[in-house]
Formats: sequence, C-alpha cells, structure tokens
Amino acid sequence: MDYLTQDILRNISSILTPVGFETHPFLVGWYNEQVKDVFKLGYQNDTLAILIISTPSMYEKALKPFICRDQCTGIKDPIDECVAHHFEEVKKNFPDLEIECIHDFEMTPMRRPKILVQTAGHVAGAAYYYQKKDIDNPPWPEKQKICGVSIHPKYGGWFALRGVFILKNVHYQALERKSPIDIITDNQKKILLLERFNFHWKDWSFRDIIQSEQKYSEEQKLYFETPPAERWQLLGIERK
Ligand code: B12
Repeated sequence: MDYLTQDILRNISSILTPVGFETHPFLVGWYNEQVKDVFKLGYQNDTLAILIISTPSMYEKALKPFICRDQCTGIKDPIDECVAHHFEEVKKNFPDLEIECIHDFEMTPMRRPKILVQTAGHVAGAAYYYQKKDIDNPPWPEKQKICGVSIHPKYGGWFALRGVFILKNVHYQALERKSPIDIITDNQKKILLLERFNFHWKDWSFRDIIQSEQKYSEEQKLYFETPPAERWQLLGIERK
C-alpha cells in the first residue's frame, strides 16, 4: 500500500478505535457497482472511502464520556451528536484533506438515504449483508418487502453502521479488497435471521444469530429501548 495512504488510514483508525469504533476502507467504485443509479456516490471509482462501525463498547468509551464532558448541545439525539463530534475530530486532524462525512441518518432532498451503510459494510469487508435475494426458496410472498441485515463476524448483530468518510482527493486504485466473512452459510439460518430482523427486531434476537464476542451492556440496551425523546432523561441531561 502507498505509504501516505497507509498513514492516513492508520491515523484515522488511531483516533476512532480507542473510543469504540472500527474503520474499514473501501473504494467508491466497489460501492457504486452494487447500487442503483439514484444511490451512486458522485466520485471517481478509485476514490478512497472509509466505513465507520460502532462496536458495543462505543457506549461506554465514547457516549458516556461525551455526556460527562457536557459536550451535548441537546439539539440532536445524543448518540448522533457524539458520533458527529468524533467525525469532526477526524476532520480537524486532516485540515489538508477534503473529507466528506456522511452519517447513516442523512437523507437526500428526495428522502432517500445518502449512503447505504449495509452495502458499504459488505464491500469494505466489514460485515456480510444478508438480503432476500441471497435466499434459496424464500418462504415469503414474492412481493413482500424483506429488509436485509448485516452481521459482523465478531459482534454478530451487536453493532451499528454509523457512516462513511469520503476522502475526495485520495485516489487509491491498489487498495486491497477484503471479502466480508459469510458466517451464516446455512439457508435455514439465513431465513431465521431475516425473520428475526424483520418481524421480531424488538426482542434483540437477530443480534444473537451467532455467538458474539461482546454485546451491548444492560444499560445500553435500556438506552436503545427508551423512546428517543426520553433518552435525555435516562442520561441525566436537561434539554436546552
Ligand atoms: C430507512 C431505514 C429503516 C426503515 C426502512 C427499513 C428498510 N431497510 O427499508 C425502518 C424505519 C422501517 C427501519 C427499521 C429498522 N432499522 Co433501519 N435503517 C434505515 C436506513 C436509514 C436506510 C435503509 C434503506 O432505506 N435502504 C434503501 C434500500 C433500497 O437499500 P437495500 O435494500 O439495501 O438495496 C440496495 C442493496 O440491495 C444494493 N445491492 C444490490 N445488489 C447487491 C449485491 C451486494 C453483494 C450488495 C452488498 C449490495 C447490493 O443495491 C440496493 C440499492 O440500489 C438504514 C441506514 C442506512 N443509511 O443505510 C437503517 C438500518 C438498515 N436500520 C437498522 C436497524 C437496526 C433497524 C431496526 C432494528 C431499528 C433500530 N434502529 O434498532 C429496524 C428493523 C426493522 C425492519 N423491519 O427493518 C440498521 C441495520 C443494522 C444491520 N446490522 O444491518 C441500519 C443499517 C442503521 C444502522 N445505523 O446501523 N429502518
């Protein structure tokens, strides 16, 4: 790998890893070749991008310290604000690089997601994206929409795909491509996973489809089970 590019990737990872994130580089072209035109990113195929995942420890390593430092403005959801804060830290460290950060929750004026983080996670080799079209003899009616779900080899479903950095001026055709680990090879188990994700997602069971190294803490689960408007109270924050 190009020395400079390797330095950039190492540096970004060293900012985000200690606070519970993972960074996975990919090329825009790998993403664009999978998605329909309306979702394509408007950059050259060899443009370097990085997918950011939050691992179970992000809650303790990033969110709680962020709240304690009283850095929340109270305008957005605390996790979204905390993630945005850490994305900004990365940008500040690279004033010479033009970095576009796209969050998972950002929409276009047409109300389409700006980035499909599950597809990005798959092409970056971070987490295999299981979709209805991968299933042999799917048990659901042909017209029924079944949403796909990504599974991380270490964390199963206990993680979130937070967004993507696009390093607009970094072109790196030679980036090594890693295949995502297809950890659920059995067709029946893939069906079970999609059933759990689509119809029983509130019971958390899709996240346990494989044995994971680490899961969300009870406190973190309670946080996510609490309606967004009440999460402030749970964290002891007074809304401004
Ligand atoms: C809109 C949205 C919803 C909507 C609609 C769901 C949907 N999937 O349509 C609602 C509100 C219902 C929802 C609910 C939930 N969601 Co949601 N949601 C999203 C969001 C913002 C966009 C999804 C979307 O609209 N995709 C558009 C469609 C068209 O994309 P697609 O089906 O993947 O199609 C593309 C691929 O097929 C690709 N493609 C084609 N061929 C190939 C081949 C290969 C190999 C590959 C890789 C790709 C590929 O091309 C297509 C586009 O052209 C994403 C975050 C994001 N920005 O991606 C989170 C996201 C999917 N949600 C997530 C979660 C966890 C949930 C919930 C459990 C609630 C929650 N937050 O806890 C529930 C689950 C219930 C359910 N039934 O889905 C997680 C899933 C994590 C994971 N492990 O996969 C995401 C990724 C958010 C995150 N930050 O992690 N969600």
